Amino acid sequence: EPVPGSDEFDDITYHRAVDVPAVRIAFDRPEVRNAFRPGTVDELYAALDDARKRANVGCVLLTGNGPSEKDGGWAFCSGGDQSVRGGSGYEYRDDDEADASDDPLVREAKAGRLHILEVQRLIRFMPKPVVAVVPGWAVGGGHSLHVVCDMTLASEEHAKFLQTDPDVASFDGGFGSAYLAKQVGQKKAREVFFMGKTYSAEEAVDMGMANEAIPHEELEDVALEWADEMTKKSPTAMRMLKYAFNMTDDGMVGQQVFAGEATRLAYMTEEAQEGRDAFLEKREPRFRDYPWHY
Ligand code: 1HA
Repeated sequence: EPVPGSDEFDDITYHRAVDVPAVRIAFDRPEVRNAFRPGTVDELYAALDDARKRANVGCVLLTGNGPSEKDGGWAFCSGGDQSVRGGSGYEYRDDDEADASDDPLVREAKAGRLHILEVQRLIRFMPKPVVAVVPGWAVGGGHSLHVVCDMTLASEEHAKFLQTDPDVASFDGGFGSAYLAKQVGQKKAREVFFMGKTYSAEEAVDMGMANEAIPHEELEDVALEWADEMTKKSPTAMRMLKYAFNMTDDGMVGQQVFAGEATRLAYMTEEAQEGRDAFLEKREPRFRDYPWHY
């Protein structure tokens, strides 16, 4: 079912599954292999943030609609839309009207954006699994998006993984490369970026950057089954696990995110409530009533 308000979106679609507490967010520009322009990124961020905040959503499936009406091609995402790439990033608009506008926000819209990186961080830090469901091309910044997702399911027939960054003088020196190297090893990650070879779903699975190759016809059903399975598990355990997996690579930010969840758990204890109550009742806390566990 479309999530209420999602009809406002032009470049993505946003649905809630009927029987599973999961959402499906999809790039919806199949005629350009689901390339993202700044407006696409804004919508994607808004949908992901909405999914992050919903207590009754336990899993996000991120995918690309298709096939293209032009040539029948499938895509997850082909990265930044090169037709709106300007001098400092991807531009909302680049026209004389914007230049002449009295509104600084309209003039500002010309400034280049690289805010897909904010989407990457949102995926990385949201307390629920995000699964990349790859029905076709995952290229450039689209490849990096699948890399940052918690898991990747790929169409056996149509998924193709390709890093073109250095072909178009771009480079994701963050999650897209460093985290890829954690997944597939340093030598292979350098091959992906330096050679620009195209890999099939099966090769992506063998390399360790995708979880399963699935017959195209079954891809969405299997993705829903995975979402169903994951959302039957303990939300607290899943959150702690995602942040635990992240923590060793995320430095103090990883510690901060994990520790936030530890604080939430601690707040649930009587001991913590005694601390609050003592303050509110203007008395010494009776912490001696609580054991020093080992
Ligand atoms: O690296 C970053 C960033 C790094 C740090 C911070 C921010 C970042 C933000 C973004 C990025 C990047 O994403 S850089 C990498 C940008 N993407 C690419 O270089 C991929 C360009 N596309 C391709 O290499 C190929 O089109 C393809 C392998 C995805 C598909 O090839 P195929 O199946 O042969 O189709 P093709 O005919 O090439 O494409 C179909 C249509 O889609 C074409 O338009 P048409 O001729 O029909 O009018 C094609 O121009 C369009 N298209 C495909 N990809 C893009 C695109 N149009 C704009 N931008 C695209 N990315």
